[in-house]
Amino acid sequence: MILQNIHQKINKQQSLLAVLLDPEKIVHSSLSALVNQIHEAPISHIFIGGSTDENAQIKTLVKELKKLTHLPLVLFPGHADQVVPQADAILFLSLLSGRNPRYLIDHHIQAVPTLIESNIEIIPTGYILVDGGKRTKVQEVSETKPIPQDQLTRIVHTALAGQYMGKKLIYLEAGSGANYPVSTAVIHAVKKQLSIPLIVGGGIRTKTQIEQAYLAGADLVVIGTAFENDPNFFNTINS
Ligand code: 1GP
Repeated sequence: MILQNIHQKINKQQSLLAVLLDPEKIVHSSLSALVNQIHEAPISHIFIGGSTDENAQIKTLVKELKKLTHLPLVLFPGHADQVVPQADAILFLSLLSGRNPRYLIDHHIQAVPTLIESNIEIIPTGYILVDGGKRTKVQEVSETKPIPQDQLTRIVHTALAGQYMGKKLIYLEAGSGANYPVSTAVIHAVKKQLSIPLIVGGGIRTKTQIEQAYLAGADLVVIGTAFENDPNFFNTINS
């Protein structure tokens, strides 16, 4: 349903925008106010997850969000422990830019017992980390190196290899809080070759950067840090 809906929106040339809520950073007492801000913005999806979730907050967050919103709740897990069956979908991520087997297959196997018991929509997603100008948490936790953004061919071939492997989405990631986002040149080069939807996130902090990402070919843009730092961030998009 969620993937089908993404395709339908893309076919209608509608841009998709996700807000990423990191369970470690959400202050639960202000969740209702945050959701109100999200409802006033052109947000199509709520992504939930993070590289770590030390206090296992994600289950509570999904449960609370279910009560507060009808927006699709999509898990963006950094670990097999972050699989919460009550969410609507899970980006079943393979870190294709890295060579760490834990993020290519191990966590996936660990997630199976929970997934078997649930009705959650599983969306195979190729996850490609590119350099965003600083060492990000995902780099640290996954112990993998991002692909330099000037290695265009390598990035494009990695994305295509993902598509050929049967991934349903490609997520081009500069890393949360990156100094700079995935460049329009990279987005354009990947989009030109790819026939599955393209998600872009990491280091996007302005309305202009969002618009540039769409123009370059992003189908869905993800905003995390900018909204964490300023709950009014999405007002600037509406204006
Ligand atoms: C991180 O792409 C997301 O995985 C969002 O990044 O926090 O930099 O917006 P930011």
